[in-house]
Amino acid sequence: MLKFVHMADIHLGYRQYGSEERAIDFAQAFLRAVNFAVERKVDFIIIAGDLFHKKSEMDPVTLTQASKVLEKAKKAGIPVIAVEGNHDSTYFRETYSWMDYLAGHDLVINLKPSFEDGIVVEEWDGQSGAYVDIEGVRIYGMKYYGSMTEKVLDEYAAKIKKSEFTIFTAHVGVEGYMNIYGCIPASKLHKLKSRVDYVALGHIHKSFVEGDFIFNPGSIETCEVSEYGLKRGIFYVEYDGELKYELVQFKGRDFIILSYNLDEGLSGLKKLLASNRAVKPVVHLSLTCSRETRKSVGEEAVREIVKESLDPLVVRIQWNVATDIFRPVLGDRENIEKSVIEQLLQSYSYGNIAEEVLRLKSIFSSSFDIHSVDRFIEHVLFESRTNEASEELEVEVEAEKAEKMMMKCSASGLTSSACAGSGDVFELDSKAEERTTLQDATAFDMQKAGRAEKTGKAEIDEEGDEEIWDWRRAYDKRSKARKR
Ligand SMILES: [Mn+2]
Repeated sequence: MLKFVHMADIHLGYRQYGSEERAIDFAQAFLRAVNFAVERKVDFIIIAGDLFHKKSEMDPVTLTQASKVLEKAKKAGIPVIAVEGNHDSTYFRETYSWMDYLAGHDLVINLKPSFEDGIVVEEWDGQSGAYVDIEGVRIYGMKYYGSMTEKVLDEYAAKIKKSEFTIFTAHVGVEGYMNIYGCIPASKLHKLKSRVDYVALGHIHKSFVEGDFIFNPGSIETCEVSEYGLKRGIFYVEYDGELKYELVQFKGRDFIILSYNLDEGLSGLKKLLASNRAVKPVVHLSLTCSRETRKSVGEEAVREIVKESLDPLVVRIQWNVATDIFRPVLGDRENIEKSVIEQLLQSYSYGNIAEEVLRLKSIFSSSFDIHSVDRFIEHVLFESRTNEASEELEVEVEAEKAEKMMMKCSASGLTSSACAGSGDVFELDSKAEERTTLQDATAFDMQKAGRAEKTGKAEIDEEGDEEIWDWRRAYDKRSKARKR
């Protein structure tokens, strides 16, 4: 019987909200997913893109997280088949990607077609190729091609041949599930039905299945607050003449998302917060109030209350301050502006950051003139790199910059030496780890004890048994390096 696991959108290295802990959460989720595959003794694992969060930039901690987890699969004799997502790849520009780097270290099989007077779909030769045969199963892979997706897919489809069991994996969205860039009509994929048994997708951060044929598992940790609560996980698939599948969902970081009318007083807010229970959650609090209330209640006071009630990892507060008689007019203006900003930001695949921009505007426009607010926001979005509110966008902008730099480097032959350099860092890392094992074990035990004492729940004990020391160590190290 054929068994495999299909996952996507891992986003390793995402320091969400500027939090190192969140980056650890993403690695932890990846470890959990691969451990599951190892326990089930699957024949192979598919990663349908966005293993990493940043395109070209890489740091040693993130690379270690990827390598360590992939090594677990390798040790268990489970091949990992991957394609590059929009966060991993450099579109059409064929530079050496971090997925290629992992393939070069025998940790993944990175499938993508090549192009010479049209598309070339060749077998994986240990270094490159578009398909691979594993125990009678043929797996074709296609990386993210953005606006070129439909064109590339049409050409690719013509080269696909039916095997005993055939999988087509790609980092592409299907229209109608989420309003993001890089989606195509489902009909384009349904056309593959006569030659393909399983379409393994990634890109859209929520799970869906179309006709027991097209499968998308969604992200394995919460990349954006809007994803929290969506059905997401990894697919565990069995085939024995008949296809059986299951979406396996893991509990990731808790998010608490609340709205409150602050005109009703701080004690009511306290009550509302106390009615929620979670372990070190990310808290998103949306507060509505009059201008008078906003003036009399400082954000610090609200933060204090949240901290006391929930012991949160991150607190994000959104203020919706009533603007009295101008409201209907501003409401229209807001909607128009929002759609303009959304369209603008869509090209970064972060359309919904428009909410954040408008929130900023509403906060500042109460005390500054509207044009200076516009200029400020423009500056924050497209020039400044330090503002927390533009963090998600910043990642994209930085990635674009880094990509351009990579292009320059590869043109002057610098890329390979830069990559070799990173490899050395990793080597050093693994040696350092051997030396600090004892220390780490102690730190881990202490941490475990601390957690158990705090909550005393079976649910938490389960989490305590996971090997998280690896990421803690990496985290501690990075903190030191950053202080300098
Ligand atoms: Mn993604």
